[in-house]
Amino acid sequence: MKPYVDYTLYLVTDSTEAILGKKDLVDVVEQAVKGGVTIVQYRDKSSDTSILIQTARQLHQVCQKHRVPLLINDRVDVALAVECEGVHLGQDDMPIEAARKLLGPDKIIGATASSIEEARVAVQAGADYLGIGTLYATPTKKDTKSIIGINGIREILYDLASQKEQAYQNVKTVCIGGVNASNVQRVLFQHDAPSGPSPARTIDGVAIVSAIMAAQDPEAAASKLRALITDPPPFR
Ligand code: TZP
Ligand code: MG
Repeated sequence: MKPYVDYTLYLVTDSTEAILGKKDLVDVVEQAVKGGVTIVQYRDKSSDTSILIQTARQLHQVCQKHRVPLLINDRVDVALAVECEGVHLGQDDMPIEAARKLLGPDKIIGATASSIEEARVAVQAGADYLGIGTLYATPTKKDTKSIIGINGIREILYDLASQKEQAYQNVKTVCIGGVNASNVQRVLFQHDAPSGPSPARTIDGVAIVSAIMAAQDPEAAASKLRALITDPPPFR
């Protein structure tokens, strides 16, 4: 059976010195999970395969201890090797159908979507969740192709909600790009959303790199974000 996944506070890791500094990746992830991160994606664009597998194993142990799922960015082979809960695939990675064949029905497959068309294609291919973005410009990912803002997110949510097929209603959504403690409530509860069609569904969570990974105290950062998400202000 596919595991139940809580997408509320989705940590995407970054091992670069600009973000992680001199801290230890596995320690930071453990602190973040203690602070309230609900799902982790191991994203490492530069290590070789043996290091990826070794690190993914360590991260999986930590995640299993705290009962949160671990997904691997880009690499279906690494996810298979460490038997973690799934993968996150971008537009240039293995097609979702091919990944599904390798991983089987019980693993989580997430897909990046920057437009209505990409979201539809990913849902049709069997994605379990969509990472929608890039929401705001961010130094963490400079090569990002489209900054879509709250309005772009709303358009995609609206399109998903207006589709008849069940897969569109079932797919989960997180947004990514520049989310931090100062804007997370605005992002999730859309107080300042421009006028336009109001989406018939909301985002299931926020995916965050630097606001947790670069924090001096990742546990405190995660715990603050989690509180902002789960105890929204009364003016919501
Ligand atoms: N994909 C779109 S933006 C992004 C990724 C991986 C990075 C988001 O990083 P941050 O630090 O949370 O803005
Ligand atoms: Mg990718």
